[in-house]
Amino acid sequence: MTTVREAILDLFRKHSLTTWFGNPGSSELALLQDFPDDFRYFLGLQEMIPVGMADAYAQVTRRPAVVNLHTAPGMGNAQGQIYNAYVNKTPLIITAGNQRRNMQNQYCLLTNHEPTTVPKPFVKWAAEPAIASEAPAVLARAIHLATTPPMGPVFVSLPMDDMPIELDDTQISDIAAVRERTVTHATGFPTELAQQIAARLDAAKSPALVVGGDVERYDAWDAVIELAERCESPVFTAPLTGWSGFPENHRLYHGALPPGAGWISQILAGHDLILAIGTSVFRYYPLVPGPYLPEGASLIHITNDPDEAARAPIGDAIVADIRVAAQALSAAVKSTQRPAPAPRAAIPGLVPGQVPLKPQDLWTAVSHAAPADALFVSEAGSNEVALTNSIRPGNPLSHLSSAGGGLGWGLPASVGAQLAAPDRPVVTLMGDGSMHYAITALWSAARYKIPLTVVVASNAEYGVVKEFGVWEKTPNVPGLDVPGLDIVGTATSYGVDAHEAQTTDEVVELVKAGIADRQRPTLINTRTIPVAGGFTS
Ligand SMILES: Cc1ncc(C[n+]2csc(CCOP(=O)(O)OP(=O)(O)O)c2C)c(N)n1
Ligand SMILES: [Mg+2]
Repeated sequence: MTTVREAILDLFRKHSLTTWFGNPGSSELALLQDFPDDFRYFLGLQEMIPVGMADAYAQVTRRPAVVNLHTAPGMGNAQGQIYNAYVNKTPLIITAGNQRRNMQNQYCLLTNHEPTTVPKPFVKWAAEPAIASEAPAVLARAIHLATTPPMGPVFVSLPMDDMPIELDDTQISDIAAVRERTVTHATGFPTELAQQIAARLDAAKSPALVVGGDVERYDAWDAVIELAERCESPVFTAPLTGWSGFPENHRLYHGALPPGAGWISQILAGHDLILAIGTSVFRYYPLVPGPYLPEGASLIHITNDPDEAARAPIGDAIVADIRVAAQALSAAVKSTQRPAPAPRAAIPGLVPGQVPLKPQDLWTAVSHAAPADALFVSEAGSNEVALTNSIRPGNPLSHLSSAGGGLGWGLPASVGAQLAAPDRPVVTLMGDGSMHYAITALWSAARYKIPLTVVVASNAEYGVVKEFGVWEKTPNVPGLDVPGLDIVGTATSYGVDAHEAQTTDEVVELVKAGIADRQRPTLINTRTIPVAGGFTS
């Protein structure tokens, strides 16, 4: 005798999806009852937390992750984080319970009468099985859709009375067939196309590469390094794409491009061919007037996302597998005689200082304390430029941020990242405002003994929003100061080993000690100076 619930668990087991993140209510009990010993469940105290944990867990393991949420209001709470997962292109299988089918018509408590509408438009697909016995097949379809490029979250609503229903023999054998199916995304890159692009790269006086998070998500890291080295071209990270896509300590690396068209065309001035790979073109933020590209430059865009290809305002796009494309191009380009590009400015020196610290001094201190295999997760508002100047990891999957930019992602994501990479130190780089959107992730970190190290830059304001206010000429906006947050007290109350650092030396010492402690999470709060004014670039 097999129930729908058992068939669902078997399906997840078959796909090695036995680590679940969730927040339960009565509509989820029927699925979660007698939770199997070979499964793990990580609780978040509000729905944003499990989605954020699962997002980074999936990105760091490069595998899909499962999230089980509460019906309608829980889905509503989760929506900001589902948006992040969607922009991050993270393959999440999100499920939620729903009221019994025979009570939904009365809108009884727990009813989500439009379950597939709620997570839209931020999922690739949403469904509720038309009949209980279809639940495993619907979930199988969801798993395959989530993991086919471009990847992304999917949602399946599971009415609670479906779970105990017993399947007949035909249904059981149909489900077994679905469970065993595989879907393979096979890709190639036409030699002729590789030769055409290589000829343009060879002929360019000064090509530049712009890489994005998909280079790391789709395992194209080595291929892109080889391509950059063969072209001897500088490499920039596209704005707001999540991972940096290139070793940040590589001699060809030139940092992240700022999210404005005019800024980008200025920085890329002098380059006649731009090859953008594993990114959209580009995720601009404020309107920064200027051409999209420097004068005389053209752009070739390689993406696995047809919509990214279609919506770009410039360039000729090729929809292809990122890794296979990069490999084909490096095989096709000639070895170049171009001189090496000028190196990027050096990491700022470590200057002794005391609070309030300049952001640059704080992040340089953190970079001195963290070992080479650290995995940084950042959500730090106005600090982002300073921290990427000071912290330059060289390994793949080492600097993760949210492409979506919906705050409340950083803390849960760093919990998920540390779970996914238990042997690496995860160091979370947070703004004091950002950390409060999903502050209860600290409880999950303490509860599950996740040994991450959180560094908070406390300027008592939404600094980056003030910077935008200057740029947009919108003075006197209320609600941009956040004084009186007791970050050490709050973290301590959740069970985190929390400290206040007063000097750069203390930052170094406390970050080292936090990383060395593999038993529990550590938080280091530091007062930093408020932002001075507008953007410089
Ligand atoms: C869910 C959500 N709400 C609001 C915002 C708008 N927002 C962007 S950055 C920011 C402030 C970040 O402040 P903090 O983390 O303290 O960093 P700071 O800029 O002060 O260094 C806000 C409120 C957002 N991005 N996401
Ligand atoms: Mg702040």
